[in-house]
Amino acid sequence: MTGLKATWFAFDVVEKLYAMRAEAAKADGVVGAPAHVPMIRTVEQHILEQQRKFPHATGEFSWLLSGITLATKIIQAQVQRAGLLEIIGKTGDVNVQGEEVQKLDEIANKTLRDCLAYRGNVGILVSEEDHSPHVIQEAESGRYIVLFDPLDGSSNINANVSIGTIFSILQRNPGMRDGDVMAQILQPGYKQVAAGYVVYGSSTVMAYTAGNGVHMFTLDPSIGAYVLAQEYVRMPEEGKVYSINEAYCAQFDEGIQEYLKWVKEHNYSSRYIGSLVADFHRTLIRGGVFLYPGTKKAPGGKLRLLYEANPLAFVAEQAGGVATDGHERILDKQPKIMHERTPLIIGSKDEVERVLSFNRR
Ligand code: AFP
Repeated sequence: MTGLKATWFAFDVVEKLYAMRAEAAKADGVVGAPAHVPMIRTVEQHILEQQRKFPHATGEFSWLLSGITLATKIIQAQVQRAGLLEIIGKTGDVNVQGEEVQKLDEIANKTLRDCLAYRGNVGILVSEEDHSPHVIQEAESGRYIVLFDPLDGSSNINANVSIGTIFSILQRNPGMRDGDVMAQILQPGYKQVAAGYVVYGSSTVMAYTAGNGVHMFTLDPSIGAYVLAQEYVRMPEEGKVYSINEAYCAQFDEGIQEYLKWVKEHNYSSRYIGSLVADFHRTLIRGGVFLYPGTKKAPGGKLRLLYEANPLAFVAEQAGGVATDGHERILDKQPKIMHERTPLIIGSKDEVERVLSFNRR
């Protein structure tokens, strides 16, 4: 069975399962059971529908995205088991970012690699956890490059705090030599063809954009499928919530310090989880602003441009939000190195603009 046929077969199975559940609910006299079977839409189905809007689309892209959804379902199943002896805790290694590697970091990294390396169209995989990119020998000239943070917020695992996976997809620049791997990877964020994230929280939620709005899905664990929750998600234009690690306040520049004084005089709430993906997800849904500015110790910020800031900036902009490093639009930044860090101010349009207005004073 080809990849596409297999995908359609999977839709069919999922729809039949939903139909059976609806019938069973009706037979049990469940109040509110639908009189007819509702059309459920899985993420794969949604991607194919979106793809049909582009007459020259080949289906390759949906095949690639289904590799990501498969990987995140496997990771989710492992995250659910966090706390069990063989997967909890640190590996004893320190990653290229200088952070202690958690066992689940390693599992998530390997799962993404395994699920994407054999798609046939992924030529290069770039992970936040690895020193260098993986060029897939079997698909050396594969047209897509996938960059990911396999388990964002992983230092929170043992406290059962929401964590997530963030991904970004680039196309190879056809004008470049295949061998020039680093030049292929170091593309500015506006060149992303798709990006998104999964939050492993009270439920597992996926949001993605392929440049035509942001679409959100919830994993239905009973059937193992991401089911459409909301299409064309919009981020509220304002929101009186700020999200920052305020412990570093004395290290921020004057503009940010002034902004932090201002919010306290204007009835704002503070929310900070410490997992970017979860803080961003809340900001996308409820509005507000997330800030991780440069500090005196780390003037270039902490968050990674290619695996964190770029994909979330793409999602934010597609939902009507804004993402900047305080001076420049995130998506315009030309990366110089693979693990480049950046300050990040991201969220509702009016709130980000307000932060920037303090920078200009
Ligand atoms: P970990 O993946 O090591 O937990 O780091 C998470 C993160 O990169 C990002 O998700 C958070 O927003 C940020 O670090 C939190 O950093 P602070 O602990 O300095 O606030």
